[in-house]
Amino acid sequence: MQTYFSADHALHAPSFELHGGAMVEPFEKPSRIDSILERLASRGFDAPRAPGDLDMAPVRTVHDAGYLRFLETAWDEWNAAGLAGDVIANANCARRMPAVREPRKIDARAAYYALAADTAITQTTWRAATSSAACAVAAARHAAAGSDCAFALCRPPGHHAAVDMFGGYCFLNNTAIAAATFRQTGANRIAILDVDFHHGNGTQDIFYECGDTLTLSIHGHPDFAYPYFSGLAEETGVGRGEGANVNYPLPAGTTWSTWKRAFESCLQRMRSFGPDAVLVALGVDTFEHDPISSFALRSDDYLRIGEQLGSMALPTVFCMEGGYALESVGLNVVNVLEGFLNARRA
Ligand code: OKP
Ligand code: ZN
Repeated sequence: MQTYFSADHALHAPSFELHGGAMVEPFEKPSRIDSILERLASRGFDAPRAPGDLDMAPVRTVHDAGYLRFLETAWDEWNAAGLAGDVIANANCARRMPAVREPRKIDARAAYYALAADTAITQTTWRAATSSAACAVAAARHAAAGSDCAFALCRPPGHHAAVDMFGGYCFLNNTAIAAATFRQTGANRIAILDVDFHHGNGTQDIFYECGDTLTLSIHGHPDFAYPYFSGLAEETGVGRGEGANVNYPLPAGTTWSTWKRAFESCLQRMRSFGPDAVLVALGVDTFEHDPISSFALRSDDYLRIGEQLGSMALPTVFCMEGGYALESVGLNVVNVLEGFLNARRA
């Protein structure tokens, strides 16, 4: 399995995160990737390849043009306006506010485009976010060109990024951009399975009216889990997309036996949908020792996830999402990939 990886991910490294009532070291940090690279190498995976420059065509089919302009220029404008530090939203479009439109001042625009105050934009965040999306594009091209599968070692992650919103550590929706890349190569029906602990609200949003993209997400119930305001089972899509969005909100403390039932239901839904390709939003923050999540999967469970995905016998691209238990994130990710390859070779 070919990995695509860009060292430019490290250009996104904000100095703090607002967590509870405190400023803490960010959970989503560059060293997460080192743990995965080390494990890939020690388990004999092919050396990662760097993606080329990002092709903006698939990005523009996914994201709003004003949003992309904002992401690219936000830090410079923030800085030019004399604001200190990195771009961070300290207001949002909340309920009962009638004037939802892009305002003029940069701090107001940050509030308009942010879904939460958990995600800062630094001077070089745009370069990291585009390198992350470039990994997804390269992996999709590789799989579409007959190699069958690939791993996009994306950082920053993507599944919370909506058509015109950033947050939850995400800026560009990497799996959605990979789906658009598959479409450039003639694949029409795509399934995106999100196994990250958090609901993939951005991916759901992007394809909510699309009947050719099946989006599925297994996650902590929004009653207690971020992002709190999407991820219910009754969110099933609208218009031509009705029935093509499937959510599995699960309780805190969920272990393999419960998680697996939702996962097998996803596999069944994907089989009856009949996709040309599968994209996996691969978060391993479902791990029992993850510091910001509350499921209880074990390292061996990730082998089983990979095996079942491998047995689908479809072109498959894995895009890295969350996973914050630094000492185990590499093991858990590589277990998924190894399980997948084992099933493919069987
Ligand atoms: C990103 B991914 C934290 C409160 C907000 C954000 C979680 C984003 C998870 N200090 N937490 O889905 O792993
Ligand atoms: Zn997550």
